[in-house]
Amino acid sequence: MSRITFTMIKPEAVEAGNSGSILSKIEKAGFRIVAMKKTLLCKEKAGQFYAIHKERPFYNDLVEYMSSGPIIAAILEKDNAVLDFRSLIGSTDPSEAAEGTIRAEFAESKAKNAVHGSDSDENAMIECNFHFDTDERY
Ligand code: IDP
Ligand code: MG
Repeated sequence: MSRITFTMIKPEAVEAGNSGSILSKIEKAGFRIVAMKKTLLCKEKAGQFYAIHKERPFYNDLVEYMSSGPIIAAILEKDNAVLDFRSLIGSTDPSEAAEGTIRAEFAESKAKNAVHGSDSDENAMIECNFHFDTDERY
């Protein structure tokens, strides 16, 4: 699975009309879109997706935010996908994100930071399977 990563364009970026620009940056960086959908996460699903953070002080706000409006979920393919995508999106806090990264350009704040990117091959596989069935991948 090392050629695969998972992303979400988060609610504030979808609402702001930045999905097209973000997807364009992703494709120009050499990622192929394997599967993609616009969807609204209920609180329960958002909570499950971010269960790894449930002891963190920002967890409840994160679940509220990620279920507050539609997201775009996608499976992406490229050599070295997980690490290259983390480089493309930049640091969690946009004030620390390198120039030219998606978060530097589109994130509103550390919480509302425009995009998700998997942090390991193992989590990429878990996250892809959380959102997509095998027959939705092309
Ligand atoms: P990542 O998205 O860069 O991997 P994580 O530490 O996995 O960052 O955190 C998951 C998400 O939780 C972040 O993308 C952001 O939306 C939110 N988050 C992380 N740290 C904070 C914080 O200190 N305050 C508020 N929200 C945070
Ligand atoms: Mg993370």
